[in-house]
Amino acid sequence: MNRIFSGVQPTGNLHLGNYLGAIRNWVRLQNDFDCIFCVVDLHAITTWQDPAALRHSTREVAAAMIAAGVDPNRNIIFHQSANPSHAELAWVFNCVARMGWLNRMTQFKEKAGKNRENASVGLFAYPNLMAADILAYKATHVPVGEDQRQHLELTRDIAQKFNHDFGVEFFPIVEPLIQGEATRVMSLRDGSKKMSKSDPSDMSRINMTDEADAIAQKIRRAKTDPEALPGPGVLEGEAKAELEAARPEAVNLLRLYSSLTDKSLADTLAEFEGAQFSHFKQVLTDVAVAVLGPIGAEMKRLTDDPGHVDGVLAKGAERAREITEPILKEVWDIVGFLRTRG
Ligand code: AQP
Repeated sequence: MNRIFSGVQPTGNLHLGNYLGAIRNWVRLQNDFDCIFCVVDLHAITTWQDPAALRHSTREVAAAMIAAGVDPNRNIIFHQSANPSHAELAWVFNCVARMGWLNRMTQFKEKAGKNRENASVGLFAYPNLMAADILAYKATHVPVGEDQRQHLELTRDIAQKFNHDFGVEFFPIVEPLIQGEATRVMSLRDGSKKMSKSDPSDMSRINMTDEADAIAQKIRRAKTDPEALPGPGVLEGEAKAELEAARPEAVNLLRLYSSLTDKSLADTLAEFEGAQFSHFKQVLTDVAVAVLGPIGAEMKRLTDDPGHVDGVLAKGAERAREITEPILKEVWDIVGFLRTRG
């Protein structure tokens, strides 16, 4: 069976973008793939994390996966730092990847911003660790949002260079799985920015643990425009690109509704053609509350019982190590390290 690896950083405030762009897809993929889902705490510390908050978020991300319907018995759910193979293979990849490749990564430029000289080395080398996450399991597919596409290309380049340098056919060339209408959920305050855990404005995102009142308030206050909603005709020809450029916030809310209800954008536009935002926002609120309400409640129940979540993570880590240790041993042989550690 084909194998999937995917991860979420425990950097706080899991939001609707993480749910629709990642976690919900995982629930669907677990039927067709051998799945490994990881709380990527090593990635999280590439930017400063308060240690207590990191511990809390690690459990919360695991709880979100379970609450959303990822079955920890059928799949592996664990946290990255519990399997040393990730960091070990990442070091090998630090020596395979080229500076020029990493210099081209747009996410580093965005995250480091003007303060590039002061960014951590870990933030720069982040894509090498991501390649190790995937290839330590010889995963064949990675479900990624549009924003991670470039990093996945780098994973393919690293696998190819490793295979070529050592004259082996060892690492697979992984394929992206990009799904659904809401692969990129945008901020509720600015349709040009993606919804993000680290956005300082809580009004910019709907958190997975938000209660109904908070969801309603955030959608009510979401930026829109005074015009009525367009019909499905806007999806034809160049009109779609024009609409996205002129009314990005409106398009974002329409896409959110489509994704939450599993309808196509065309069907959503047909349903709301000519409607005012006040009406549409009310319907969107009802749908968002119906989807997120039960998940948020279950997340809270699970995080109130950290012993249970830690038990799931410990069991997952053991199964993760069982897969990666033999693969890492082969890597050591290929690279030329002595096998004296057993
Ligand atoms: N806005 C989004 N729309 C769709 N998918 C999204 N993802 C994140 N934001 C959106 C997807 O969620 C998964 C986990 O992401 P991550 O936690 O590894 O980090 P990120 O992509 O950097 O997410 P954030 O929320 O923006 O976190 P911070 O603020 O900490 O950087 C990925 O599959 C991602 O595509």
